[in-house]
Amino acid sequence: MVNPRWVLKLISKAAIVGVVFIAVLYQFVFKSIIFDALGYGRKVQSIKDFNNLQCEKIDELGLEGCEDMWLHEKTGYLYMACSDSQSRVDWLPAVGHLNATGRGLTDRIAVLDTRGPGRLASHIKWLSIENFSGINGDGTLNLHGFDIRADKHTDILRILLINHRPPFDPVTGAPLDASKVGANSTIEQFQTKAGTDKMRHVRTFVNEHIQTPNRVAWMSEDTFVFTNSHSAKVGFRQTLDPFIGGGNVAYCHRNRCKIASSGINFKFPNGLVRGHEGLIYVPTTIDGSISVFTLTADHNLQQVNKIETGFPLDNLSVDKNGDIFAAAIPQVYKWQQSSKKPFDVNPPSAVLKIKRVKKTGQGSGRKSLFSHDLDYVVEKVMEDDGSVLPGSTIAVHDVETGRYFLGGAMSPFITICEPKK
Ligand SMILES: *[C@@H]1O[C@H](CO)[C@@H](O)[C@H](O)[C@H]1NC(C)=O
Ligand SMILES: *[C@@H]1O[C@H](CO)[C@@H](O)[C@H](O)[C@H]1NC(C)=O
Ligand SMILES: *[C@@H]1O[C@H](CO)[C@@H](O)[C@H](O)[C@H]1NC(C)=O
Ligand SMILES: CC(=O)N[C@H]1CO[C@H](CO)[C@@H](O)[C@@H]1O
Repeated sequence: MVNPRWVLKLISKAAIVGVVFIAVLYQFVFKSIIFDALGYGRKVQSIKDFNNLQCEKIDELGLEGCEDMWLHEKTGYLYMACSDSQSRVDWLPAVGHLNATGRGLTDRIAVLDTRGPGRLASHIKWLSIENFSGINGDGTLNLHGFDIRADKHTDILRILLINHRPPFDPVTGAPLDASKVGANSTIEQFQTKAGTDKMRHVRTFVNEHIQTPNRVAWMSEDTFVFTNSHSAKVGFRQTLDPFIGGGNVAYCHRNRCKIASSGINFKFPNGLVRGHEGLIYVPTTIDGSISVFTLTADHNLQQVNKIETGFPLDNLSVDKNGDIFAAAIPQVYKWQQSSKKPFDVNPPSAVLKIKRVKKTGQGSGRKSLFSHDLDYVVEKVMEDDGSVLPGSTIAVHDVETGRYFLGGAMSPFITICEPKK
């Protein structure tokens, strides 16, 4: 996220250098950050304008701070990484909340049987954890993005999740100041079966390239990619990320990881996904675009397309048809207010649908920069000023029922929208 205070700090620093420099900076850097990225002055539609949809807030199940979601197409089980909204104010390393004392001790994966009969509340399960020691044996996780790979032939689900552990001195075991050294983020592999209420820990991935992990995506049974949202865990260079870029995409084969995006300049790469065709879609929060990549034989990203959406973007999801859904933040500055006061401010949200279409004949329209036979159409499927939708960081679509499930990293509730009958 761009912190408005940094903008002001940088403007005041720039003032020393001179007025001309500021004018140039304003034109090329701050203007786009203030209007496009932070969303000051952007007009937000109301959910009432989307009268094909009926949305309901679900705030009774303890589904708080559900930052990320994944739908098991076969069964309709919706997996969610939840926390409690208040703890995210102290501990959400991705946005610089680094007070480890206040970190959530109850982060869990919730499973909602979305196709079961009757009231949803009766269909919620919380996965208990087996064989995971957590921090000094407390069994805790600090959740963020995750991905699940469904086994083709069985109900086995392989979970990869980002775990923002608090840092400890490896020698003395004493807690370290996270605001100085950052979180000790790891990627954890768990295994579960659709319909059960347990998940078993398989392994922890610790690697020098796992720095500021945001979301992870399985590529195959034993390989995955993930985004590092920033250039470093903490520090001055990191505060410059929104302006000059920072962050990367890394590739891991089991415990061996490498940066897969050398030479590519990202600005807050975020909730990436693997599309059904195997391409990797990386949204960036600051400039509102989704970059599309293939993974080369030597595991480097090669860009094949870029989708401009005009909205600051969060996390992506893919539905059964292969359509991609993006949670967008029309007014980031309000999202930032909510990240300090999740129960008082509920920021606007939008959901964009990105449909893949075959490229129409050559020569029609402008020449594409990238050689690939896919093109994309972006459509806004809903937008809300914050009255019904959570400040969504994830939107998941169920093709079978037409429903949308929305969750937010800071939000004290989730929302379910369904087509009006
Ligand atoms: C850190 O979190 C603890 C527990 O929520 C709180 O008491 C303390 O005031 C917080 N410290 C800062 C610097 O915000
Ligand atoms: C859990 O760990 C224990 C001891 O470390 C081991 O004996 C047991 O087989 C493990 N259980 C599973 C389900 O992996
Ligand atoms: C980070 O976590 C790993 C896995 O538990 C541990 O081995 C390592 O010592 C931790 N490092 C810090 C700085 O906390
Ligand atoms: C799971 C995931 O990638 N979460 C990101 C979604 O968007 C929020 C808001 O930008 C980020 O903070 C998360 O890192």
